[in-house]
Amino acid sequence: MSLSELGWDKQWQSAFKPYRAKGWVPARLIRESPINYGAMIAEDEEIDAILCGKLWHDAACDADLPAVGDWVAVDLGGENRPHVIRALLPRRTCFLRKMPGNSSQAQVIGANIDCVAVVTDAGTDFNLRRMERYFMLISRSKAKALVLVNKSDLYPLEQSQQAAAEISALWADAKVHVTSATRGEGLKVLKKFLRKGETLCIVGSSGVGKSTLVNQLYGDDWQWTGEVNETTGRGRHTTTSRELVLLDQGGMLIDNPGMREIQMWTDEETLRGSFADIAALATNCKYANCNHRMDDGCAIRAAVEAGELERGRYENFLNLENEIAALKKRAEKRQMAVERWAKRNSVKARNLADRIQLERDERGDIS
Ligand SMILES: Nc1nc2c(ncn2[C@@H]2O[C@H](COP(=O)(O)OP(=O)(O)OP(=O)(O)O)[C@@H](O)[C@H]2O)c(=O)[nH]1
Ligand SMILES: [Mg+2]
Ligand SMILES: [Zn+2]
Repeated sequence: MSLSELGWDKQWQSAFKPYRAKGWVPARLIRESPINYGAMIAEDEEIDAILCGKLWHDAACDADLPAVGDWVAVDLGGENRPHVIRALLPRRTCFLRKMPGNSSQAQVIGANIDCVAVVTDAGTDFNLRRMERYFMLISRSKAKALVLVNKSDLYPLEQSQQAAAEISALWADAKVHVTSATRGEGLKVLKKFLRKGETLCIVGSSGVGKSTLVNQLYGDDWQWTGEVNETTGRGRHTTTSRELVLLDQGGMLIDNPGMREIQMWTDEETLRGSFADIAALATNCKYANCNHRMDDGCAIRAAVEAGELERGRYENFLNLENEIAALKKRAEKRQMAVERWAKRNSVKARNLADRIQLERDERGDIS
């Protein structure tokens, strides 16, 4: 693989010049987590990278921070030194949406994307008012617009076609197509939006078939969809974080979580709720502050060793707990950065700090 397959071209190359001189390398971000980023560099290599403090401090809001799809300059680390993101290249396009709730903060859904595909259906998800809002966001992003009226196998063809016609009537710039992701029907149109180096960002409500579409285009199952998820036992798998995938036939896709899921994994209460058996065992641990890992007299570990609690479930619980702790740390770090920044620019910063607190309250997590 070469960088050009990731969308790298002459224009990016010239924007990158000053960073090349510093010995940094270009990378495209394919994943975000609370603590770091996944990035692709040349030669098909995937790395984990952290953000340098300066980018943290200089960002006035979340949307200024690197996001999936961004091109960045990475200072490659070594044995005991992490790879560090030193600079963010100016975005050509950026699909933003407002954070849920009353917050006025923007959230990056995909950077440097060529096209946004909104997935919907002709039944329960069909909503022209919501589609208008999507169109507003897409037109601001500078990316092209595509709408897929999916699950056509579930409805009479005329119903899907009628829905497509009504959506088309809203905005002439949008290309609208009828598809069935499970049957692989109508997906050929996507080829036009997935030429080498091009990125398609897939959005839409939860359950409309975004991941199923990605899986169809990816070939084999890249991500769980639909069926029961064995680890969490939840009824259906939902995409929990944004991710950019490269297709063998060229082009890239960004799969997104549906609206409902964005909040789920940040919430400690939900974790305890869905692992009620483990939470109950924890009350029998010897120490109240037991970390359920190496501590003496841990009732949870004892249950695993006695074969009463499935190891996979236990490990998943610990992983999720880690994620939440990392997120909390990140929020604290951000708070610190904001406070430092506040000394320089008190009014703006106060607004920002308020907004961050508001978002936290909305998510019901942390602090
Ligand atoms: N009948 C039918 N079912 C579909 C189609 N596309 C997806 N589904 C089903 O709809 C359910 C949800 O699909 P997903 O692909 O996980 O939906 P998603 O949009 O990724 O959902 P989130 O990740 O929660 O945002 C699964 O059971 C799929 O099998 C389709 O074209 N026809
Ligand atoms: Mg999904
Ligand atoms: Zn314990």
